[in-house]
Amino acid sequence: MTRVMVLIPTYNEAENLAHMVQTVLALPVEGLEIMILDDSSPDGTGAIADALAAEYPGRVHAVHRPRKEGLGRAYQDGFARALAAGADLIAQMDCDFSHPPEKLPEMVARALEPGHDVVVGSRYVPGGTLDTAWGWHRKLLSWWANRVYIHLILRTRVHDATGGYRVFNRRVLEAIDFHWVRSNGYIFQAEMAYIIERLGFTIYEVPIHFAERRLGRSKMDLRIQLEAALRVWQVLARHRHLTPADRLHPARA
Ligand SMILES: Nc1nc2c(ncn2[C@@H]2O[C@H](COP(=O)(O)OP(=O)(O)O)[C@@H](O)[C@H]2O)c(=O)[nH]1
Ligand SMILES: [Mg+2]
Repeated sequence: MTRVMVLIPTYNEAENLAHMVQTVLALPVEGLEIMILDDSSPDGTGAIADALAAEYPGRVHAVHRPRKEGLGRAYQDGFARALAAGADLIAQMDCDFSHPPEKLPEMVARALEPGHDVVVGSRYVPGGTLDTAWGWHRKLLSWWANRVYIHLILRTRVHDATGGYRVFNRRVLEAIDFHWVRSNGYIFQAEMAYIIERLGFTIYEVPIHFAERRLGRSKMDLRIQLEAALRVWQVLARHRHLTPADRLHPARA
């Protein structure tokens, strides 16, 4: 049986976590487990994670990280743990319902098809949509960042390079040295996508509707956006020389 580990990073998601976990567990995906990666949220999310792990032994795992280090570090930790636990597919999704859980079965099925190394839940392929609550300026900024700016600098084929809803075959994560990945937050997703494409892996995109979070707070602001824009150039400089010959081999790793 295929084992699917769904990584859910959390920081102050006490209002969302239990509903999220129950929704994902109810999906028709065989061999699904959840790993919550909580960065010692001050709102008590960690205790909720422990209660869920106790309620669903073997299906829900709670990882407590000592301090808030950002999404990228939490995912790197989760990737290593999921590989060590023997997962065949590793999924990542936000805890705020922006990534529609009901799309996960289709993404998992696509990831198991030959020739699909990674599957991305995409806002920028036909059928993909953004929350109508986003103002036109936010939509334009996101579209421009993904479809123009990052696309032109990194020359990525993926249409949604900053999207955080993904399913990886384990061979992809085994081929990446996590020390290569230096960025955090929004650019972490773009850096991963760029490395994946440089190493010659394929990304298949499934359209999603991206909904704005209803409960809790987003951490996006102008400073984060400007910093992210500059960091795209660092990503280019760091990885432009990578080729498929640079893939790590599991035996060596
Ligand atoms: N472990 C961990 N999770 C985080 C951190 N920052 C954000 N998250 C989680 O990452 C996901 C996306 O964060 P969110 O605030 O919704 O970002 P936005 O939608 O881009 O504004 C959510 O599940 C957050 O709880 C962090 O520093 N550590
Ligand atoms: Mg969000």
